[in-house]
Amino acid sequence: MKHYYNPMSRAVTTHWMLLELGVDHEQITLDYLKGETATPEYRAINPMGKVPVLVDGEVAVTEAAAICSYLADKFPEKGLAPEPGSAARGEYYRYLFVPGTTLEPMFTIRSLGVEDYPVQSVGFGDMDRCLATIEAMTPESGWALGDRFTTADIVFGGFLDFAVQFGWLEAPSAKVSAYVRRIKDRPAYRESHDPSWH
Ligand SMILES: N[C@@H](CCC(=O)N[C@@H](CS)C(=O)NCC(=O)O)C(=O)O
Repeated sequence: MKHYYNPMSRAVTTHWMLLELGVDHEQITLDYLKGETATPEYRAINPMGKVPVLVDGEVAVTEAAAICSYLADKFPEKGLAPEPGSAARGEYYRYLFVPGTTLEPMFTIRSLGVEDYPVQSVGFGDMDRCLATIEAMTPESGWALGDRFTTADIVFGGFLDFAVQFGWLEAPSAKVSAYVRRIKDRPAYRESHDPSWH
């Protein structure tokens, strides 16, 4: 498997996932600031010209959450995803989809200073509802799905870590801060993230 990566990008999340799984991969670092993701060859792999991308044989998987989900299912023996069709799997999907489809767009438009928009039409609603969702989905103890650490924690917990790091989440609650702390204590997190994040 080839993992197209940059250490200062969302690809740290997929790198973390690969390390949690302990699977061999070829790491290909691309410097997007130098145009290395803008080449015709790379755009043929990912028309978005972004990292991360995972190429596994014939398939190119883009989008950090999709890559993590794909890897969790490819290595079921590692136990990082609940059984397909189980109730836990339904909950798991929420954790995989909410960050990218709902929370990140809300934080992005807030950081761009956009205030006037049709709250009930846009998928992310408003900041109060997003913050209430974060609070409700953050576990009091342990991990998103209970005692067992899963890919839900890499995608959702990893997103909360970014949100705190970049100041999107200005006043994280004690519960969110403690969860992010648990995330950051994982050896694979520490190996995949710049030491200044620890
Ligand atoms: N929705 C994508 C976003 C990926 C993304 O925005 N990557 C940035 C770095 S964090 C990038 O590759 N930027 C280079 C560019 O846009 O040219 C994902 O979750 O994987």
